[in-house]
Amino acid sequence: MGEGNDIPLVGGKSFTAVAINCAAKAGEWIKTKLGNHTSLSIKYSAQDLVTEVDKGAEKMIRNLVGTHFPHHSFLGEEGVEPGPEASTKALQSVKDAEYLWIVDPIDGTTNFVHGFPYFSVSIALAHWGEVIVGVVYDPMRDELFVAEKGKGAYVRGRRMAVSGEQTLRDSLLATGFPADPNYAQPLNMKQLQAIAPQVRNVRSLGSAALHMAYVASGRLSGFWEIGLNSWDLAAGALLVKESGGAVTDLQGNEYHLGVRHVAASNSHLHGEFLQVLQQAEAGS
Ligand code: 2AM
Ligand code: CA
Repeated sequence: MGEGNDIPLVGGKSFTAVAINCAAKAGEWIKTKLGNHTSLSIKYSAQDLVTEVDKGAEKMIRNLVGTHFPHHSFLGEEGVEPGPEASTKALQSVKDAEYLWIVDPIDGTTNFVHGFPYFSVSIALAHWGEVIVGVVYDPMRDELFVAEKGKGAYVRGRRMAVSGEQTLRDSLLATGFPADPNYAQPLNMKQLQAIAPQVRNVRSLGSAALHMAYVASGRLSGFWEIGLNSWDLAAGALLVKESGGAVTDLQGNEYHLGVRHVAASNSHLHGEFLQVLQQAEAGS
């Protein structure tokens, strides 16, 4: 992490230790609030939800990070105006910071609101725009996924590795169904229609960060989604890369913080995966 193998220490805590601590604390609190949230608001669209628990968890994480690293920059979903333009602008304004924390306090808010037990806390730290720490925490299963750049990725303290399927035919994929009815939704349907007959099956659990963690841990062979934000993907992208997988945009360009349309896989079937997605797009 950082230059050489030095673990940067501020106030006695490494970046990764702080990220883990934040995710665990926020996750435990979020879990106690499942079924108990009191305020539900609509953000950008009827599908874009926020509760007081999202806001409270983000505040908790922001305060904890700020205590240890007061000079670091912070980008959290709930601190940004809703919608893709505001997200892109917010990222643009901080992406070149020396240290930037990128946080989604609840990835899978719709699930949280409905009591469907798949959601996560996603925390990444980028150094000059490159993710160096990624933590995704699933409080319902008490599963903590952690990656450090160049040092591998771990779940429950065990090293993770992507799955071994070599072809789409043998793969289990996941996608996220987008909310945007004009562009993303119809394209996602075309892609699904093209992919579904070629794979073992497709899942959609409702948390992009958890889908990425599942690709990293070999539970899914691949995942794609259109129209995500930096906070949905930053931590998960490092998990997948450090587990030996591939993360690109749908054209095959390497993942960077600005990627909104993502394909992640065990890397073996990435070429075939992108080809089917691109063919679906060309035909739409
Ligand atoms: P969220 O729960 O943090 O909003 C599910 O398909 C994924 O898409 C989740 O990671 C979810 O993150 C994200 N998502 C949900 N609604 C969205 C919206 N309106 N725009 C962009 N991303 C959204
Ligand atoms: Ca969220």
